[in-house]
Amino acid sequence: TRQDANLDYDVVIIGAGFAGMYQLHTLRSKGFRCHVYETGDGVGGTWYWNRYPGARCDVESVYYSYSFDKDLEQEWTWPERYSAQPDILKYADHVADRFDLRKDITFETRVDSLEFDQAANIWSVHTDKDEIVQARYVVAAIGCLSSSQIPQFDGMDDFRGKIYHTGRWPHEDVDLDGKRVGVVGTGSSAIQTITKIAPSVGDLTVFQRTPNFSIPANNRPLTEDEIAAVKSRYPQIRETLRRSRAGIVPKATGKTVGELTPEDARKALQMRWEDGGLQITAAFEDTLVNPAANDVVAEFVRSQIREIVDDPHTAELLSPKTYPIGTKRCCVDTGYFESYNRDNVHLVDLNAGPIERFTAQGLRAGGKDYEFDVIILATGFDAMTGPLNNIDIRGGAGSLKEKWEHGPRTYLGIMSEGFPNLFMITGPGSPSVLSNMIVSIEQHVDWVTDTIGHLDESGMSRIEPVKEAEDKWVDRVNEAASMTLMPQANSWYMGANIPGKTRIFMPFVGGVNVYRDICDKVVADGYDGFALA
Ligand code: NA7
Repeated sequence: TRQDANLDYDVVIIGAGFAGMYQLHTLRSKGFRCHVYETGDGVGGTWYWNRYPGARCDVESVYYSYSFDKDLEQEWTWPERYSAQPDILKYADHVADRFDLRKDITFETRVDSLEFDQAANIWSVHTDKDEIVQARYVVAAIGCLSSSQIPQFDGMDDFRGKIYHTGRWPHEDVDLDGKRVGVVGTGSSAIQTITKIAPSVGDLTVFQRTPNFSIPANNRPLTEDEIAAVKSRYPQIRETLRRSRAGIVPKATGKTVGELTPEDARKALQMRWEDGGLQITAAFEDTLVNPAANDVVAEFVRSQIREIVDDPHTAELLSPKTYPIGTKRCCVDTGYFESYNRDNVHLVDLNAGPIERFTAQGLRAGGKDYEFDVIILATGFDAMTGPLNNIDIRGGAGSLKEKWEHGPRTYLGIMSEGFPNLFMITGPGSPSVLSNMIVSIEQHVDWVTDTIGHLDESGMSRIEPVKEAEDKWVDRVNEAASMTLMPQANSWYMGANIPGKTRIFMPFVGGVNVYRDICDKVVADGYDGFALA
């Protein structure tokens, strides 16, 4: 490894979530001098911040875990099929200890801006502690869902109770027992929160703008036999994940809806509904491309909602009808729809009248006043581009935020032209959020580590995408999306949840397997589409 003694570091990594931790580990193992800056006071990223009640991963834990170290894989035992946030955070802490990562992480420090010296090929990294360090490379491992979206309702300051955003949940215990609680939103975070707190709060009012499809998790403790079976086959399982579309072991029929009788199609869905989790949209090959096939799946889920929810009017309100299933991220729950059969849980349809303002006692929606002790904003994130745009990134000619004003432009979701030596882990244009994040993270991190290693070995010090290659990739990401139903929903994939954000489908829908092959081929072809110097 070439080291420039005048510089503080070879590589600065931003973020100590699952991406940043693994990036630090791999680069350090190869002898690079690295340092991580992390806003929180601990590792874990998403699992550090999202401490709201009921927070849980909806990818199975034996898949949602690192594969890079065989001993780690064998010694760690997941308690549940879908582990809860505290267990995932424990795992992140364990990894940080086991690989002695903390010594190279500065906590409670946010990177405010990055500035590239085009002549020297050096990034200056400015932190909110007024520190400036210089490095040859920067890796933004800042997550796709880390910039909370807090809608600005009139009168928010007037409210005398407490307001919490799920993605910025306080670290101290929040006592909601017996309280009057309002929840704004019905996405994944809301669905988990509502289900968890409904039995213990006094009164719970849910403000819904768009209902979501949610599938039971069928969560349960893993048995010793199950754990042993997974551990004995981990190498094969990991290879299956890497070669799969979404980084999970697929349970697909391999058929289109039309190839099955209606009865067999229904059975296939029933089986996946009972087995639990996100598999239901992968049951048929054409769910996400053929509206008629999609409606078979959507109508199946709606029929389940009608069966679970006692009050027919509430069941109708909870049944998504305005977008195809799977085009907004499906949710995974443990008794969500059942919550509405409780006397203390109320659903307010914001389509009948939006939230007008917050008041001293609560909020006013559709001309009606509601009183609360606590209002929970489960209103989501400025996804994918938000975290990058929160940093003032200057490549020399201009800022990344300016360049991305009309939507993100990247090559492979890894780099952006005009910003040499700046890598993004699971950036816009990569499959990331459409996959098991850890599978995508490991692939991206390995690619970045190999690339920096290659540059050093070749005596080079700079890499940047070629504009034509980037333009072609942006087109390819758009074309791939346009061949599916995905752009039809007002989803955070489309940037549609943020007022004023450009509407463009951000992740690459082609699949992690296809994407991995593309990245490998780019390297095999001598970093095709990149300019190296
Ligand atoms: P989501 O999925 O973006 O959900 C946010 C929810 O908040 C959604 O129901 C929104 O309704 C609602 N929302 C947002 N702004 C408002 C306003 N101003 N008024 C009323 N309702 C509002 O975020 P989550 O945190 O639940 O999940 C994010 C991802 O994390 C999830 O997809 C998984 O991948 C894990 P809308 O649908 O926009 O009408």
